[in-house]
Amino acid sequence: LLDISWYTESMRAGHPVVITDRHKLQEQQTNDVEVALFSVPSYACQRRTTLDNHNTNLTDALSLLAENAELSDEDGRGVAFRRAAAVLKALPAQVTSMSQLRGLPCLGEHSLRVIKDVLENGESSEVESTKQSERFKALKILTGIFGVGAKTADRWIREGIYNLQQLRDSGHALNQAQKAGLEHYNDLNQPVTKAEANAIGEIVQKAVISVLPGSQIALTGGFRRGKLTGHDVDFLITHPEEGREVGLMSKVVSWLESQGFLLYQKTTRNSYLESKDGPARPASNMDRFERCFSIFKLTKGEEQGTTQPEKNGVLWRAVRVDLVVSPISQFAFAVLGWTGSKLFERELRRWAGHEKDMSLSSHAVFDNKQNRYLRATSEEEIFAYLGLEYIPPSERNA
Ligand code: DCT
Ligand code: MG
Repeated sequence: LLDISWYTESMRAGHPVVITDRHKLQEQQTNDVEVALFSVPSYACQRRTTLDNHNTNLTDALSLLAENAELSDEDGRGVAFRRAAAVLKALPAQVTSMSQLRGLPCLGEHSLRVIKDVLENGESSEVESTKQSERFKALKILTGIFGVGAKTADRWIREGIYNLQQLRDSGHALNQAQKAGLEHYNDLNQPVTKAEANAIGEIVQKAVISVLPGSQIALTGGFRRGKLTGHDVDFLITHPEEGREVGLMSKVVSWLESQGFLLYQKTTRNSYLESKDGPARPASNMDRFERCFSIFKLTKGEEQGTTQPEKNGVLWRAVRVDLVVSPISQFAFAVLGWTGSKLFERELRRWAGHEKDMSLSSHAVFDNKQNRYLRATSEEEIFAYLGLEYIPPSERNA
């Protein structure tokens, strides 16, 4: 993990060296200029990444380029930028010079060029020109509509549609999700707070208990990792008796609808029961759980425990909420898979496949060497199967 040649060179030159072993920082104090050499393992799931990011200037730049790549159907480049950003998020201190990056994994030529630009000029010219490009701005605006992905946005841009007004004027037929997305555009592009997530959690809790006593819910996604805001609220629902969760989603959705909590919902039925190829091998990274993509109508003031509307008279806001139902036998895998971050999940699956010859999904882990599924009732057990140190949710913010 250590670039020894650089270390000895620095020592010879009389520079103090700060070395991080996996998680601890060893310091050698001298009066000379301080140069730090960081060392981190290469998979994000081997690292502890808190929300305390010392390199936001660099990670914001790389994340924007990642986003631009993802919106431009360049997933490989997107992942490369995400991996580079994640390495910098895990560093215990701010990077101030390129020499501190020696020996770090996942920093490709392109990412290093961007980092150098930011360190030397305070900003990256590529990031700035991307931000100002009409195409990127249009992609952001159009994919900001719930139900609109990169492909649809790209098609519209090629037709000359760059903003919401042009979309409305175009006369394009929108599907139900997109109609709802356009209608609630401003609300859905405003971050959801932890207080709002908690208020929605109470409503969902009431719904599941009402339709099936004993059911349990778990808050997953970014809020479980300790984030203070998110783009949506993610919940997992289960019941301690295997099989009792069958049919639960439609009852929960009906209850929520009858109470007027849903502005939009679309439920996709689960496919794990009918699959013949086994639960750890879904057709894609998408899992097979029964899932409800919804837009909640949250009364303002509800998150503060009162029903007082805000001063401007707005009585409610729209919030994206995802509900997922899992049988209890798969619950630990579902919680792990739905807690994120997206990169942490991706890296867990890559680690399992490349380093352990196992297939990990949100349903199970399959050991290819033993040719069998491994059962787990906790996230800790799953990390142990994978030969990884347990990383709690608050340190999965890669
Ligand atoms: N997830 C994943 N791979 C994806 C999409 C999602 O592994 N392609 C998992 C990880 C996070 C979880 O699902 C919820 O997804 P999001 O809500 O998109 O992520 P988030 O971390 O909760 O982000 P935000 O705070 O913005 O909602
Ligand atoms: Mg989320």
